[in-house]
Amino acid sequence: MADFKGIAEALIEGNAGKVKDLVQGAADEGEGPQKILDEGLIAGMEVVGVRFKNCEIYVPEVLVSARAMHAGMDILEPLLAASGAKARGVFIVGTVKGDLHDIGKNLVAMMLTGTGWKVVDLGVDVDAEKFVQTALDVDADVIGLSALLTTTMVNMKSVIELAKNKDCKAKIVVGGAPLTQSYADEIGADGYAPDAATASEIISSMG
Ligand code: B1M
Repeated sequence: MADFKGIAEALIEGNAGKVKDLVQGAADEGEGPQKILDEGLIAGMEVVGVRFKNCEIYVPEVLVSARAMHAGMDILEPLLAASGAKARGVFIVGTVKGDLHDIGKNLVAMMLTGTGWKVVDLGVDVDAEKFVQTALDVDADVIGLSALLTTTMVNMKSVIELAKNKDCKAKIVVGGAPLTQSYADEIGADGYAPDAATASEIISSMG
């Protein structure tokens, strides 16, 4: 019998090898990829998200769980594609122009992948044109902007303005250490999240 609880526990422990074996085992037994994702990987990642938010675990543990999540997703992705399962939405994420910090952005991307979103990660040092053009090309539901520098967070505003000018309908969520809710309001963002777990909650409510 497929061990969904075991998959979730192995993911929480960050045991990528065990996640891979258990996910493969469940798939070999004929369990649907969506069920394995929901009841195994996502169930585990939800626990990781809550513990991270409550400061019971820290960035290194989350990154190890993220690696375990990817190990499971490597097996499930082709199966999900073949079964025609629908993602909850399309989320584009990147660190804004001039900024090379990507650890927080990667956590946000990983949390969203873990909750069933199709994530397009544009990387770091991404200009406004690239965010907006990609959002239009892939019909994104949400664009996530990350900035870690007071000198680069100002570049978020140009993404928001360009999105409006190009009639891009994607909602824009911002985050990063120097950001605040009042700054997000000032530049016209649709949402602000102080951490990756909150980002996942806010963005999921937009899907
Ligand atoms: Co840089 N750096 N750094 N740095 N760096 C900071 C940010 C800094 C605060 C250090 C300091 O002076 N105390 C400072 C910024 C000062 C400021 O502007 N206020 C700083 C500086 C000045 C610089 C350079 C200019 C240094 C120099 O070269 N003179 C330079 C800039 C390079 C550039 O980007 N152009 C630079 C370079 C670097 C490294 C390359 C060495 C490295 C980055 C490696 C990498 O990311 N791959 C680095 C690092 C590691 C840091 C610190 C130490 C850690 C950042 C980090 O990863 N934190 C940082 C000091 C610090 O924060 N203690 C610092 C962990 C991560 C999980 O947190 O990214 O905040 P964070 O993400 C959080 C939330 O912010 C939120 O969720 C995450 C947690 O759940 N979040 C989002 C983030 N994005 C989100 C998006 C969302 C929602 C939430 O929605 C879309």
